[in-house]
Amino acid sequence: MSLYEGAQNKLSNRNHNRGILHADFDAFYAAVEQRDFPELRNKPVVVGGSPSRRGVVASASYESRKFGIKSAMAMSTAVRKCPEAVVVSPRFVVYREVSRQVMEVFRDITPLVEPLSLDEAYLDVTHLIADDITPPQIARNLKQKVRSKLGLTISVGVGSSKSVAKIASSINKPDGLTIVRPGGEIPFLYPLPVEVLWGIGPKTSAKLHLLSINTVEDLASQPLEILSGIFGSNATHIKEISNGIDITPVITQRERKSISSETTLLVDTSDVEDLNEIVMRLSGDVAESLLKKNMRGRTVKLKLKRSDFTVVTRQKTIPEKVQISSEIAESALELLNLELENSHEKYRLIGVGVSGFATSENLQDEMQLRFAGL
Ligand code: TTP
Ligand code: CA
Repeated sequence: MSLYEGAQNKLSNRNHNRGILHADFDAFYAAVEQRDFPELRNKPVVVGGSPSRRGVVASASYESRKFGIKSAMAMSTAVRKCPEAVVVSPRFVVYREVSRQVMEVFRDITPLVEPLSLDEAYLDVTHLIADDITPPQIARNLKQKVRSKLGLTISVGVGSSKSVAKIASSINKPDGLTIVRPGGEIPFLYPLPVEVLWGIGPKTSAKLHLLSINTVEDLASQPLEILSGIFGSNATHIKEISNGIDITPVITQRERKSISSETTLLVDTSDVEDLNEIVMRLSGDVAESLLKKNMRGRTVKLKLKRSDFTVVTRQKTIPEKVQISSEIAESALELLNLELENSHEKYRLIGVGVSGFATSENLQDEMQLRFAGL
């Protein structure tokens, strides 16, 4: 059996029917500047610090890259390479807002979005796949939505894993769409230079070239001992991703563990009806946020601050994920009544929150259980 067949067999032994997208803005900061200031369009725009103050290039428009300008380069070098370059100061507040907007566009497609930075995210669309809905179609739709809603282009890679999707999005920029069909991972990866792999920077790639390891295929065919000498405990992972094997899940909401709403009362109260009403209102607020983000959670939490400022929290984990107001309120009210049964305190602050959100893995499990009729 050839190395190729061996790797392919290994690949098919794993669950490789996933549809993962990696989306990345093209020349993010520079593209936002060109969008907002039409006079900058089609010009070599470089966003970053001033050349006279030892600034560096944060983002270089594709027009400026023709002159050899790259991000992280000293701005003085950039200006030397291209004297007509237009140097623009960054507007971080705007980029953060554009980032928030693009993540919303992604989350309109699936809740399984894992942001990697302001301008990049993985989307797991496996659960959307149907006879007439394929990951490439979803990717085309995504690109079109970003263009029409934000006036910016993204490059998208489609593959069966995060690492394949990320490499795919990077090799055909700007405005790229690169599709690696299931089973096509090895023919796609093997001819590429080792630099495409996540975590192989200039230092590591120099070491690899000294050993005549230039392509992903060269890397994939190395014995593990050689790779351990270079990558340490990461060697197995590097060998696996060189062979298109990567089962790491898309992890949502890394930055956000819960969605909650709380209110401080004008007058402290122990009135059961008042407290019930407040909990219901807060449950409604939380439900609204969850619905907007298309998220559901499994744990409902109630937070109460007593008049003496001590804080009590009570939480309940339920078998079905909740999203709507009545479901959240049901658990939150139960928690409130548990607290009130044993207390004659007055309260000054009430909060309701939901956590325990979907990850791609548990959503997959859920889909499978559903298919199995459980
Ligand atoms: P990148 O995605 O690395 O670059 P990019 O979006 O400008 O270009 P590409 O088309 O190649 O994806 O980084 C995203 C943004 O992060 C970039 O626009 C500016 C910021 N950034 C820095 O501020 N400093 C840096 O060194 C890098 C690499 C990026
Ligand atoms: Ca980018």
